[in-house]
Amino acid sequence: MPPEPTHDERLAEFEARIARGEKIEPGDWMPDRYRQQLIRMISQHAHSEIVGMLPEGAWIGHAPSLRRKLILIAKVQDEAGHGQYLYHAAESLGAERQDLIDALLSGKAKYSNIFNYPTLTWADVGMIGWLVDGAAIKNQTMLTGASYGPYSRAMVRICAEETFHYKQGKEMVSLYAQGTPRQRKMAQDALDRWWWPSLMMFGPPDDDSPNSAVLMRWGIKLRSNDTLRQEFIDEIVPELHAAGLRIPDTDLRYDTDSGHWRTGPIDWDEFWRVIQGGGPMNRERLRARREAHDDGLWVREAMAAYASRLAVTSDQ
Ligand code: FAQ
Repeated sequence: MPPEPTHDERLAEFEARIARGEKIEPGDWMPDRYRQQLIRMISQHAHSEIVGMLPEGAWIGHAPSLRRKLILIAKVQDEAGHGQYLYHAAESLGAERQDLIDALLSGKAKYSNIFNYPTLTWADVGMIGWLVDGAAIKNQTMLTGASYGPYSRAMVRICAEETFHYKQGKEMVSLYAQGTPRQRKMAQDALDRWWWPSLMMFGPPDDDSPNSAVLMRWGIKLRSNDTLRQEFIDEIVPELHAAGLRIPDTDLRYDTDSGHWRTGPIDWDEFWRVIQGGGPMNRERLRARREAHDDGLWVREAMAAYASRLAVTSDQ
């Protein structure tokens, strides 16, 4: 019998598979650090989708037309589905769903900075679709190429759905930006409040990103935080200008030498404060999640009872 491969041999084979563009699947050998990093990132992503239902969900009862209401209900429901795929992907790495949920509800787990800001007007719903889904698509299109199979496949479906979200947001805000003075003001005010937090969604600058090196080494992240942020800025700035909106950055300029739009400095103190629980809506978001979790207890109990009944009858 050939000798068991050593850890170094396994690692070399694992890295060779990634270099060949093969996907790593749940039962395959993987370094513990790869598994832990994926659980961290995928679970934060899942929590973001679930908490991300709240800012827009609050407007379902106030939608200005039946059409807008149907679109918004479908969008919020999609985010719930994304959370489900992602929790499953984390479970395929050995994580327990209950532990992940407990970490979210106790405030221990992180989720995207962006969902700790309030949705003050209806235009915020459209701006989330345009900017937040737009930023999410930019990041997650990269992740369709991630080395872990279940995560990359979840991203393909999620990106397809996020593209609808982005389009409806852009359509809505563009309409208001060309509408009555009140609508124009509402659209501009939404951009003023969501612009900077959307740029922060891509994570801290590359020099302050402790996880990037290992994620890039093992083909989970294929491009850096700053690279994706710059790609997003280059795409979204002309779109916002074309809609007649003013970007709230007096330093914003087009650099003809590099062909990139350059923004003024991002307030990274605000970012760290928000992701450590000090944003305007962190407490409210967790309160709402805990309440929803408690209210859903009877559903979980009913499903568990149904499943055990099925198990008994299939034994007979
Ligand atoms: N928010 O070392 P890095 C959506 C944390 S989905 C909060 O650079 P990494 C859909 C980071 O966790 C939006 N925390 O981290 C939707 C780390 O802390 P830790 C979510 C952040 O992992 C739309 C520390 O800072 N998308 O919007 C953020 O290499 C509309 C150092 O950072 C994903 O999760 C942040 N923005 O890069 C839903 C995509 N950025 O864990 C509803 C997958 C960083 O060491 C409505 N995730 N941190 O304590 C990723 O691509 C990456 O994890 C990054 C961060 C890019 C988010």
